[in-house]
Amino acid sequence: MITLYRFGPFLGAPDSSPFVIKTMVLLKLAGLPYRTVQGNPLRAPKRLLPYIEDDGVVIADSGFIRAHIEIKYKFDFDTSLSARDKAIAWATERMCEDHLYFAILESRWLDRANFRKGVGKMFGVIPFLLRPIAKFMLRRANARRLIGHGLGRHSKVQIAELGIRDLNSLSALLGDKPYLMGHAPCGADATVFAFVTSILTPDLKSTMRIAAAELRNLVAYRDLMAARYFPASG
Ligand SMILES: N[C@@H](CCC(=O)N[C@@H](CS)C(=O)NCC(=O)O)C(=O)O
Repeated sequence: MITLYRFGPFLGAPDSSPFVIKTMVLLKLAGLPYRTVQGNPLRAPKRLLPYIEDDGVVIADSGFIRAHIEIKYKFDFDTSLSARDKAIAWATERMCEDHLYFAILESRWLDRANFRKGVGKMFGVIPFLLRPIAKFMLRRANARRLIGHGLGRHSKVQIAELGIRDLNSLSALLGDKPYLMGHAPCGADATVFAFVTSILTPDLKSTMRIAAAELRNLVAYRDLMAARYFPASG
C-alpha cells in the first residue's frame, strides 16, 4: 500500500499543507488506497512534504506524485479535458501553487496571532526545550522564502490584495459548474480544492479568508469536494 508522509490535520482542514491535501485528493481520485504517516521535512528527499513511498520507490513533490500515478497506474486525471482545458487547468494550478501559496504562507507564518493559533501549535514532535528556537528558525526561513519568491517584498495589505485576485479568478473560472472544468472532477480540482480549503477552513484571521467567504461558489465548491473526499471530517 502507498504511504503518504504528511504533517497532520489542521484546524478542521485535512492537513496543514495544501500540497498534502492535493496529494490525498489525487490518490482518492485515482482510487488508490493509502496510509498516512507523520513526516519530517528534514528527512524528506527534497526537505518538503509531501512525499510517498510506493513499493519501495520514494517520490517527492505532489506534481511528481501525480505523474507517478499517471504512469504506474495508467490513471488519466484529465480524461474528459480538451488540450485547451488542460492548458487552463495547468495555468490555474501554477497560480495556486506558485503564487497564492505564498500569500497563505505570509498569513500563517508571519502574522503573529495566526502563527500562535495555527502552525505554531504543530511543533509537538520537537523536544520542548528546542521548540522556541525551532519556531524562530522556521519563521525566519519562511520570511526569507517569501522574499526570495518576491511576494514578501510587498506590504501585508498588498500581498492579501494579490491573493484575493487569485481567489476572484478561481471563482470566475469555476462559475456555476460543480467542478473546476465541468461536471466531473479533474486533476486540477485536487489543487484548487486544497488551496481554497486551506484558506476557508482553518479559523484564522485574514483578509483573504473574508474575501473567500464572500465568494459563494467557492464556498459551495469547498463543501462539495470536502463532502465527497473527506466525509469523516465534515
Ligand atoms: N512543490 C512541492 C511543495 C511542497 C511544500 O512547499 N511543502 C511545504 C509545506 S506546504 C513544506 O514541506 N515545508 C517545509 C517545512 O515546513 O519545514 C509539492 O508540490 O509537493
